[in-house]
Parts: sequence; C-alpha cells; structure tokens
Amino acid sequence: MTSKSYDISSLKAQALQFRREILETLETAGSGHPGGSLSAVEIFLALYGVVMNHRPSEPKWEGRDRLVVSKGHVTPVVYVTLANFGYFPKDELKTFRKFGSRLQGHVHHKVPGVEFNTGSLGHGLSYANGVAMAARLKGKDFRAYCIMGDGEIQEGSVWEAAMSAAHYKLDNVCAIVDYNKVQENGLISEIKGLDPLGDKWKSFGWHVIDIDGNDLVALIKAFEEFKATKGKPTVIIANTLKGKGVPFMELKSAWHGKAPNKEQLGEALKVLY
Ligand SMILES: Cc1ncc(C[n+]2csc(CCOP(=O)(O)OP(=O)(O)O)c2C)c(N)n1
Ligand SMILES: [Mg+2]
Repeated sequence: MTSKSYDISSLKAQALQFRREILETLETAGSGHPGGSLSAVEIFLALYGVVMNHRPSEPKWEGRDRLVVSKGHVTPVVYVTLANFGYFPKDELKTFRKFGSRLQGHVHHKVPGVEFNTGSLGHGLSYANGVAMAARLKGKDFRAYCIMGDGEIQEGSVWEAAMSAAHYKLDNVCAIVDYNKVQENGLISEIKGLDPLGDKWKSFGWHVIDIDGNDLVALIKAFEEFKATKGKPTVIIANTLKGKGVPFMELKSAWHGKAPNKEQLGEALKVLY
C-alpha cells in the first residue's frame, strides 16, 4: 500500500507540538534523553502519520508495519508520538519514568505500539530482519522499519545484521540512521567517524538514500522510494541535528541525557522552532 495523503503545514505544526510535549515530558520526569528525541521527531511523524500501515486501536493487528526503535533511549519521542496517535491516553505522559508507570526510560513492549524492548544498542536491526523474514514466510506484505542512532551503528552487530539483510534480499526492511552527528560524549567525527557512510552501506549491498532527515517531504519521498525498491534492503541516512528545535541544545552532547529544569523548559519553549 502507498502512503496516505498529507497536509504539510499541519504536519509541520504537529512536529512543533511534539517537540513541546517532549520537553514538557522530560521536565516532569526530571530525567531522560532530549537530544536524540528532538532529532528524530520528523522521522517518527512521517512514519506514523503518513508511511506506515498501523491501527492504534488494534496495536497487535497482524498486518501492521513494524517499527523497531533500536536506539531505545529516545522514549520521549516514542511515547509522545504513540500518545498523539491514540495508542494510550496523553495524560499518561506525566507518569514517564515514574515508579509503577509502564512508560519507563527505554522502550518496552508492554506499552501499546512498542514492538520490541531495546536499550542495549545494536540489536534492533537483527530483530527487524527477523520480522521481515516472517512476513516473507507467511506471504504477508507488512514491512519492518528500524531506527538506529549514528553512535549506535559503531556497534559491530549492526554490520552483521546489515550483511544478513542483503544476503537474504530483504527488500521489506528499511533502516533509518538518525545521523544527528553526536553520540553520548561528543561528536561522532571526533570519536569514531562514519563517513563515507553511504558507501559503507552500499558496499554491504543496500540501496542507500541520503536526505535531510528533518525535512518531512524528503523523508516521505525516501520512504516511497524504499517501497518501490526490490531485491535489496534500503537504508535512509537521515541527516538531522541532535537537539533540533532548541538552539541551546543543538549539537550539544551535554543534552544527550539530561532533562531541562523548569527554567530551562521555559527558555526552550520560548525559542523553540
Ligand atoms: C550496548 C550499549 N552501549 C552503551 C549504551 C549507553 N548509551 C546509551 S545512548 C548512547 C549514545 C548513543 O548515541 P547515538 O546512537 O548517536 O544516539 P542519539 O544521538 O540518537 O541519541 C550510549 C553510548 C547502551 N545503551 N548500549
Ligand atoms: Mg547520535
């Protein structure tokens, strides 16, 4: 099935609203990961709003496309997205990371809409491969999407999975690298550079699409190209900005895993774009 029709100005307004809610959720919790959540807002919005086949009222519907959030620490963007699409009440976001809440710091399958527990980086793509193989074996047309961080793909297990997907010609797998240029403790380019990243994936047998990953139209087009690509898996290298939308958080590893306090939240909401 092709993507749903969409209105770009309402999607952009929704992206801004997601960013606001991510920041508020983090401030209420007092901990969590803003940087890699803010960079990935458009990726999540494109997938849930336009690209994926899914039914919020029936999260386990067999025909659904599966999204594996391999960088499992970005629960603020995952839960804000799922709540906005009706997987659970929005009010529940206030319980994020609180004792007894199902909304914990890393994604968990007990939350409606979450496919697979992650948190230990480097495992999601193997799982997505399994989902894609299951679709093939069952003769179903659902697809597997897997979002990974740029720091995450320094893990060797990612490249083992990349080899497998190409070997089995899993054209129903789409990996998305949130190339936000920053990992936990600094810049990717200074810690362990990835470039030429597209060439690496290409040499592993993947179809490569390199785009501005904060551009909703570019993302939606890229996902269409994935759906039309046969005989090999697709990777979308989504060039984003860690902390996107809050200038004082942008490209700052200090905001990888730190919640804004009340004052910082107020400031962030004032300058948010
Ligand atoms: C196997 C493993 N090693 C280390 C960590 C700790 N850790 C959590 S997030 C993170 C940085 C990930 O960076 P990146 O993939 O670039 O994520 P993003 O920038 O999207 O937040 C690290 C090292 C982990 N969760 N799992
Ligand atoms: Mg990163």
